[in-house]
Amino acid sequence: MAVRMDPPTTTLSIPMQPADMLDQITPVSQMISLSHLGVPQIQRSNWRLKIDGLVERAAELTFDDIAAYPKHRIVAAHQCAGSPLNPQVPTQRVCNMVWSGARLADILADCGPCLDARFVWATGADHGSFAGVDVENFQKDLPISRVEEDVLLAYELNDAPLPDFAGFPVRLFVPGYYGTNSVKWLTHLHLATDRADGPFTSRWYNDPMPDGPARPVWAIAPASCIVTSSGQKPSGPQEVWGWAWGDRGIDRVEVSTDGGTSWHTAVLEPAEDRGWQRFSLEWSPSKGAALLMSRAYSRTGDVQPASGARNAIFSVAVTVT
Ligand SMILES: Nc1nc2c(c(=O)[nH]1)N[C@H]1C(S)=C(S)[C@@H](COP(=O)(O)O)O[C@H]1N2
Ligand SMILES: [Mo]
Repeated sequence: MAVRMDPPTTTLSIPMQPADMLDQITPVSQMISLSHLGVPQIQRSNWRLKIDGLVERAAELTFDDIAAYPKHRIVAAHQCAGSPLNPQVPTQRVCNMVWSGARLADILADCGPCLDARFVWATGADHGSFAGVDVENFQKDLPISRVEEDVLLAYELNDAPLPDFAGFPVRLFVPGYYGTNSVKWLTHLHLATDRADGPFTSRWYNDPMPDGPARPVWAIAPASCIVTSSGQKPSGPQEVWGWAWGDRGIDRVEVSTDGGTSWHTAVLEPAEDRGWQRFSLEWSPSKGAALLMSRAYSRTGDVQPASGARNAIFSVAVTVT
């Protein structure tokens, strides 16, 4: 049964620029949101989740079935990978929220996944067209090896029921992966040996690699942004601060106050769960213009590049008076 779409077109909301990202936990009213095909209108009582493919026991679960599993609560950054039509453009579409729901691992365990299942395909109720391509339903996939970590079937955001636009009544949430993988209005999980072949897993959201096959847009590359904004403070000692995030956390952040000529190691606070991490640097500026930059390193040593990637370095021009 096709679900009614209202609105039936792409919706995008980016209420905050980095200078507005003052809160550790982003209020729901300030979160980023992207729905490629519009927003399907779903009633909790009618909603069902089908689980099939390479499982010993296929299932069809109601909302109450999901809610009966132990509830897990995770603080995690939530970042949009940017437009799939311009995948290398950095966007700073990011927020940090509290996600609660059932662990996908607990639910799959009850379905008896087969050993040859390598991917979980996740399908939403939304349908329509995007960039001139007809889409039966929004569909993504993820490696089944990831499920055990902390993938959720989330039904609460910041400790309240999911808002309509964010996937009511149940969405997938993959902590550490770009937002696009966290399928909203989830209705179907399918276990398979291969990746899903819909437009959002094959045509879009794959980064070409210089040598070898394209890489799916899954794990969040190390990223950071400076919250300190322009021209607010007179000269004198002050703090340059911001947020850093990436899959499996950030190891180190460096800050430059001279447009990238010299870099200083910032103080980096530990993450709560998979949330973004605050960094700060004491700075004694002289009067005049300065260009502030930050760059985050992953635990495996990857660092934000200067340009040409969605996690390229973000900079803020300030004038100290
Ligand atoms: N069903 C469905 N899920 C979806 C999308 C979508 O268009 N349809 N957009 C994805 C993208 S690109 C992002 S960034 C996040 C946004 O989630 P939010 O609107 O809750 O912030 O949802 C993801 N899940
Ligand atoms: Mo996105």
